[in-house]
Amino acid sequence: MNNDKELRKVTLCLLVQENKILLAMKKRGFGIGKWNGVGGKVKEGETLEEAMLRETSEEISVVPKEYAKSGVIKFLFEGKPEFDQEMHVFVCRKWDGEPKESEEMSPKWFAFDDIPFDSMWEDDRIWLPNVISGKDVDAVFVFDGSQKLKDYHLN
Ligand code: 6U4
Repeated sequence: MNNDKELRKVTLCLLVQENKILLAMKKRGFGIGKWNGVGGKVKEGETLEEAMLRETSEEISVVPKEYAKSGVIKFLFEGKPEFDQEMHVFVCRKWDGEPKESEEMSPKWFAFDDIPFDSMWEDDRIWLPNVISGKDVDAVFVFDGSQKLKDYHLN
């Protein structure tokens, strides 16, 4: 598992309230048709936090107010190095605004015991339960050419 190369940075923001998590259906581009947290690529000159705030506001019209970094996950795609990315995960417990649909994402609340893992990236069922229970994640996931999970390592 080549774990050393400099990867494109992306963010993921998970809104959590009581026993519910906000996921959003990706309507276009990478990960289309999957429920996911909210996020995207970090732009040049932006900090991780600035990117997370911008993406959350662009994609679901919410401004995070109280949030914490919950770790980092590397995704490697065999035969598709242009997809490789390093995802910085934030959990947000207070925000301004009501989650609203955009051209990119359609948000929905899910109870912790009703998370739609079958319609999510395969890695999510491995790390997401830990993160919503307050633990940090530090992991590497390797996908094959058809975006099936092939290997992983939790640090
Ligand atoms: P564009 O379409 O260029 O505006 P942008 O919103 O900047 O896109 P995009 O859609 O490429 O970025 O971001 C990918 C999002 O998907 C990031 O939030 C990270 C997330 N992601 C990628 N692989 C994932 C995986 N295996 N599991 C997961 N989230 C993943 O839970």
